[in-house]
Amino acid sequence: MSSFRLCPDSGFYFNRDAERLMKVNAVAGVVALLIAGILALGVVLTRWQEVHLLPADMFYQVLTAHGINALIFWVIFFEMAILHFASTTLLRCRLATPGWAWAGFFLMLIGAIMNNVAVFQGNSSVMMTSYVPMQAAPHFYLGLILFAVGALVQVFVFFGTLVIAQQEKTYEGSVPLVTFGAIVAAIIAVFTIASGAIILVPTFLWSIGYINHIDAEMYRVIWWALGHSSQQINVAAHVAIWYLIAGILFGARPMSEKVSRFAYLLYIVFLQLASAHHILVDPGISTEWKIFNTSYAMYLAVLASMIHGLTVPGSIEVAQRQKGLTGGLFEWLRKAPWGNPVFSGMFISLVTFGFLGGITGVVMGTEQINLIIHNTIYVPAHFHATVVTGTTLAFMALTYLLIPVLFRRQMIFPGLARWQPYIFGGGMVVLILFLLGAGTLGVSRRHWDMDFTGAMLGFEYPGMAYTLVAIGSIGGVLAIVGGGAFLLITVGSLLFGKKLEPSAGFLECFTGKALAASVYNVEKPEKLAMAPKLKDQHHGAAGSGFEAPGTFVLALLLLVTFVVYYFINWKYLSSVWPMGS
Ligand code: HEM
Ligand SMILES: [Cu+2]
Repeated sequence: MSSFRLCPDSGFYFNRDAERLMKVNAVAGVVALLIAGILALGVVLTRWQEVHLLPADMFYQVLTAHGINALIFWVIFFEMAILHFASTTLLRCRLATPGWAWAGFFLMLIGAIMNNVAVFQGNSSVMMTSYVPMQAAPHFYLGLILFAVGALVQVFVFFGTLVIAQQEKTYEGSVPLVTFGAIVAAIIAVFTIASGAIILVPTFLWSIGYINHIDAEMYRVIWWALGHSSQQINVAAHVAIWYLIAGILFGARPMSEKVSRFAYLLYIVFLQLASAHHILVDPGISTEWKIFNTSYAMYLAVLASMIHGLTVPGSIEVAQRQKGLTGGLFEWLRKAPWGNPVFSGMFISLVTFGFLGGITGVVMGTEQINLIIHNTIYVPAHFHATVVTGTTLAFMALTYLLIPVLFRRQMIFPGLARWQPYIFGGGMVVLILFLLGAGTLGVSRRHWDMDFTGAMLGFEYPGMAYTLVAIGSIGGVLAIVGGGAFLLITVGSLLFGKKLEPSAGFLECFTGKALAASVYNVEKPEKLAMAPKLKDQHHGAAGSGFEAPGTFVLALLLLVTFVVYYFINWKYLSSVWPMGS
């Protein structure tokens, strides 16, 4: 029976079972993003002190649901779709055990719903991190556990698919780089989920009264093995998408496959250790351990992201130059398809992740200067640069690509789609920059009332802090508008976009109705051939010095920005602690 179709636009082979799973996982993720986005409005409009929309208890409830729906449910559902894509589509292989994959998906779905129900019932406003001794309702933890088990099942189906691809020899040589990135993400996912089980299962038992004590320090250490490594999954996944999009849009090839793969491996080896940056002020943990992890191990993982951040635009530059866009340093970039949201989303993701997420991440991860901003609103500002403009925007860019390729629909509102990455990314950048500023002035994160009304010990922030939070919040509202535009375009296109193939419908994929045979007419895809060797193997041999001078200049700019900002923070530290003269 034919179970593959060949996408006429992209040349991708889609396997019928895998395709359905990609669709349901992606759609479930988008629904979680919708919920998170609506809640984000409550969060920013409350933090904006002049508006101060929600009462305190509701603010913490909404913030808990915002964090979990966005960072856990949206991102991980979408990553499951990416895993199925990176295995079955990129390797032209059938899906191992579709039944198990569906079981995993439903476990995740039940878990996500259960957790949301717990939060909205009102006794589980414990924030995404659910630090003990705060206690949530038992089904809060149970929901997360089911979600994690479901994700683990789908990850194992991914590994199973890799084995089948290898046994059935669906590809030549080694797996493509994008699949390699997905494998790295999946390996980290196993570690992450194991850590999650180690800490959340006892916490669940504690919530139903079977265990009477969970050590708060231990909880934080193990929770961050989950919380931090899962960010590494996100990075590995969105970097894979950068490579994928660069390859599809420009025919770009990584400047060195070996170096890129090596950089991926650094993630596995080192970034788990950097979990330490979250517990830098926990008194129960030794200073040596903190310094080793944050001041040594962290840089090796940062190095990995810098390699990817350099090689992706570098490979685009090389590809563009080969097409004749050789003028000056930046003609290749100026003449890139800025009106195509697949490109603009991906490129904004890359730049904001590097400049905003990367630089602030190193500052936060440095034991000494971390103390200036620890637990301030600087922290969410930093990670909105990594998981929102970085990961989420990359996923959005990929979605624009998948609407025609996977869902076989024409995009509605293409004019709006052109602008969407700029509205979303631009609004978010305003939010990030201004909240970074507010955090440097000491404004707390997860804090309902900047005025400390009625507090026994009053405290007054400088007036500037209020202004910064207000402007940041306006940026946040703009980003929510941009996020709404994304949802409108994608969901609208799936429901109402012109069908590109008469039988390839969105709703059909849920009822299990077989798509017409005319679509699935490939029994066994052609074997994936090894990519031909790059023409020019001698880097810089042409005498020009650099293959990618524009990218080199961008990298220097990043370095200079970093050094200046890093220096400012150290200088500032000396005035916060009156050590300077
Ligand atoms: C478009 C809209 C968004 C806006 C305006 C927004 C705004 C905010 C703000 C202001 C906070 C900090 C509140 C505080 O600490 O007092 C926050 C927290 C958070 N946001 Fe967002 N956000 C958005 C989207 C996202 C997305 C897409 C993700 C994840 C992929 C995300 C993940 C989180 C997480 C994990 C927290 C921390 C919750 C906690 O402290 O437990 N946000 N958001
Ligand atoms: Cu971290």
